[in-house]
Amino acid sequence: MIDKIKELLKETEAFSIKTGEELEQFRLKYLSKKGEVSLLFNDFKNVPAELKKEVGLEINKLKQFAQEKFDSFKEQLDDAPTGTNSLDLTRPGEPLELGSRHPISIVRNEIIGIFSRLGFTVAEGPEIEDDWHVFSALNFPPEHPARDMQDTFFIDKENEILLRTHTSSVQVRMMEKTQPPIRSIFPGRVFRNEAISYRAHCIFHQVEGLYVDENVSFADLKQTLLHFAKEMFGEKTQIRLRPSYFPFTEPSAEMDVSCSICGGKGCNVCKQTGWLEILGCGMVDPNVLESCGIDSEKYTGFAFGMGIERIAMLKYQVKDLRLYFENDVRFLRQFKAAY
Ligand code: 2NL
Repeated sequence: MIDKIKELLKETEAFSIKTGEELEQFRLKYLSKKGEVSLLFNDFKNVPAELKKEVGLEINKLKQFAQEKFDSFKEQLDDAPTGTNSLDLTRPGEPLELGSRHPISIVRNEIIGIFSRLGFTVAEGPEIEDDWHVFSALNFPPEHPARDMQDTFFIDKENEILLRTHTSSVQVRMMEKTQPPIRSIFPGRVFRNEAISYRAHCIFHQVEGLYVDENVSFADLKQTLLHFAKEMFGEKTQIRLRPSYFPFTEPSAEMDVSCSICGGKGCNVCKQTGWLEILGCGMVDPNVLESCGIDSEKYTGFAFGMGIERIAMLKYQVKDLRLYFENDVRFLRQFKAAY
């Protein structure tokens, strides 16, 4: 009986299956109720007790092999297209899904557009920086808390190599290598060692601006930023400047725009105040100009900085900043770029 089983195993191995009919023949011959495997099981009662174990194993081996062969050919035949000419050349192509601009890119491009039309150029610089370009040249005193490990990601603490915490470092590089007039904006990624929440992230995007020339005044700063606010949030937008402090500007201010949602009447976006804070600004501190090799007796300048995430949150009423980094297409495909 063992010989018979071995022979059947060889037979099933050699059995060629190319069509559904052959597959059915295979099933009838080996796997059906009256097939070879069933017959073997029927004969099993006649096997002497001492051989039952060995014969049983062999029958099961055959059964399993035949079943697996059947299953795999069935799957192949089910998947295969019918007919001899299996390519349907009239079938329409799969449409390619069109991507969309990320909201951070949309807002950044809008800001760049507004300042480009005023004659500002765009400059970029390295994300990995040194202490001089991020802190010292910008008038941060040696013990300033922003230098602390808690705020700054250090790459090499000993050599003071770090990830920039603002794009001002690019402005320092520009002032070091060019004399005024300078009129540029500086978009880029910045890094801060903060716990991630709905309103803070360790990576975010900034646009800073710098204008250095003879006779640049606070009035120039105010009118430039008023123009920006109207372009960005609508012609009716008003601004207000509140006194503030930054190490690199003196005087310094924070700028609010009238809430474009309620028109200044008070709503939950502006927390009933009618105003939204959108940027920080000020007159470049003479120490900063001197650090960068610019004569502070001859030249003055204004500078400002804004977080793109924050402006995009106000513009699109996004309540959780983390959405910008998750790249969920259900979120991303809601934004339409004007250009
Ligand atoms: C903010 C405030 C600001 C600047 C950035 C700057 C750069 C140089 C010199 C002077 Cl090189 N100032 N940048 C000035 C005032 C404010 O950013 O809240 N940013 C998100």
